[in-house]
Amino acid sequence: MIRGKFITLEGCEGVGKSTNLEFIRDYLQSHKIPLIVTREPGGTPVAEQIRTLLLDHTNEAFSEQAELLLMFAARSQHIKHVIRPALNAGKWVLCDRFTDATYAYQGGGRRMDIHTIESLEQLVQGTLRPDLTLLLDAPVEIGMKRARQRGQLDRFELEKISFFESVRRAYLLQAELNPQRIKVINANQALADVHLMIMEILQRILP
Ligand code: Z5A
Repeated sequence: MIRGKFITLEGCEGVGKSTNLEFIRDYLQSHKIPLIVTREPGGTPVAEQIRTLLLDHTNEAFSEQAELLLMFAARSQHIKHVIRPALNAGKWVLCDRFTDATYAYQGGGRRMDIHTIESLEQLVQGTLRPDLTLLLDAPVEIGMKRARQRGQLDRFELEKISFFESVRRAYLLQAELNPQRIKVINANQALADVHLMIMEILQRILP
């Protein structure tokens, strides 16, 4: 059995991950790729409960360590029950956010030690890394404007603009460090043009 491919979608709030996820799903399915679509934090019943905890802004404030550990606790459940079994069964996995989000939000945004994140990545994932990551990038103001139009904001979306500037910088640094895996897509253009760029990249990895 050939292992499936693991594709992740990343970017700051409101850059269009959910919107483009649907496009990618439809595109891959039209090429008869067996696929599951999932998200982080979340993807299993327990991990979804952790997500609810993490995003609820009415909870007591999280310590930075608790937030980081909960992200990886959810990820561990997700990998064990969803991601690895699917890849081993030859399915492709399309995931809305993964560990690059931890480097961006907890590393960049919360300024947590990168070596700690690397150690947890190693502990929880072993050798598992995405085969391809699409990083949707747009000026923070644009994404936040789009996110605000959507309605109620979660615990992360209530952060200051400087937080999201740091998140964006950390994402772009991840892309610089992993140019083979992470492809940066300008999300500050018409959706049809974003789709064209995504298609061009996906075509290169289709069987
Ligand atoms: N988090 C973390 O801290 N550490 C981690 O390790 C992980 C996550 C895994 C939940 O993520 C939070 O968890 C997240 C980081 C943290 N922080 N927040 N917030 P999430 O993915 O669920 O949350 P999100 O970033 O807010 O994603 P979202 O709400 O799904 O936004 P989006 O998917 O990027 O945007 P969208 O809903 O597709 O688009 C927003 C609007 O813009 C919508 O009306 C679209 O129609 C419109 N749009 C999209 N593209 C365009 C273009 N090109 N032109 C015009 N309009 C557009």
